Amino acid sequence: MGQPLSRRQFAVATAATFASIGIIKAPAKAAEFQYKMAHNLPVNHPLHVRNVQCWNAVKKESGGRLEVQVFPSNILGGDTQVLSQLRLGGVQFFTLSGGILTSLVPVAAIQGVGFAFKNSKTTFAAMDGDVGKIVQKETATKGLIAFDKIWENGFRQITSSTHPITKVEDLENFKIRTPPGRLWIDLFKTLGASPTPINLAEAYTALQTKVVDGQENPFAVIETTKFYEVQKYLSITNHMWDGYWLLGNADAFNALPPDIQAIVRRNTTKYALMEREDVALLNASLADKLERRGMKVNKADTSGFYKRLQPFYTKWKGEFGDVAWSALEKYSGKLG
Ligand code: X2X
Repeated sequence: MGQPLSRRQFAVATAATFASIGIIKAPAKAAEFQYKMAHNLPVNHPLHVRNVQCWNAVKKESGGRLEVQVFPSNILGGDTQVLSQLRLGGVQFFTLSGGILTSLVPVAAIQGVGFAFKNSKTTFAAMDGDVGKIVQKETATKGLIAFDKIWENGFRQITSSTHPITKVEDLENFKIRTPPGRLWIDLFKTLGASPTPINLAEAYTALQTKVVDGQENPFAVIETTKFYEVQKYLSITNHMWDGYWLLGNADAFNALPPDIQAIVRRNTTKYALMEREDVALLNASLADKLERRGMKVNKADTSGFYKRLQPFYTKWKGEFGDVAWSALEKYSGKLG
């Protein structure tokens, strides 16, 4: 080794080296609009993958004028916290389950009514149709935009560290984590369980430390969050469907020129549809993989769940009102 280089000599030497191999470029021009997008899922979930692609496309098509940085895994805070940041404008885009958005937009929880949807086709017909429209309209009155084409989370299944759920009696006093949403809590109370609302950001630790014995989520979330490391049983219940509205802060969105707004609308629709396909494939194929990871998978008999939910349907019909409830029943058939 020779004499150490002074800082200036080092800088000159380094610049010369990089210049000679063509690495030094003109510094990138900062985007005119620099926004943040947050969500709660790990980076290997399709919702993250498709958002990154979506916002890259937006950047490209806007000629670099709008740059949106995607923050996964609750990096910016748990869901309830990020919802406040979104309203204040510190975060401009956020995907959030209607079941949690309900704290601000009560009718948004309607997507999660127990056993309402038979399959993905009727679910998306409802959410892209009259049910979704009602939620979007209500969301717009709160300074937020719920963009077209809700993103897929999926039908939810119950996991447990103590015992498999084979029938409704197995839920008696079962300590289960649910997302923070009133309908979730009421659904599981009605089924006899003992639910605790916890943001996804704290759910793994709550399961690991046995604050709760179980949780419920679609296969793709159980896999990507690694809940299988701290849960033994996976019981297929399909007790409710869940999806994520891509929300935007209305002031931030309206500050964009109309051509960029159109680019955002077009791409968020396009990539949401791709994400739906990705998650459908994953949810359909993960039971085997989770078994190989050591989980015991069983199919629950949910006929007793439905019977027990009768007062739940009466109550939530009242909560959502006749207009929203008949919109739902148009797709679900008569409930309760
Ligand atoms: O928090 C959850 O359980 C999750 C990931 O499903 C939602 O975002 C509602």
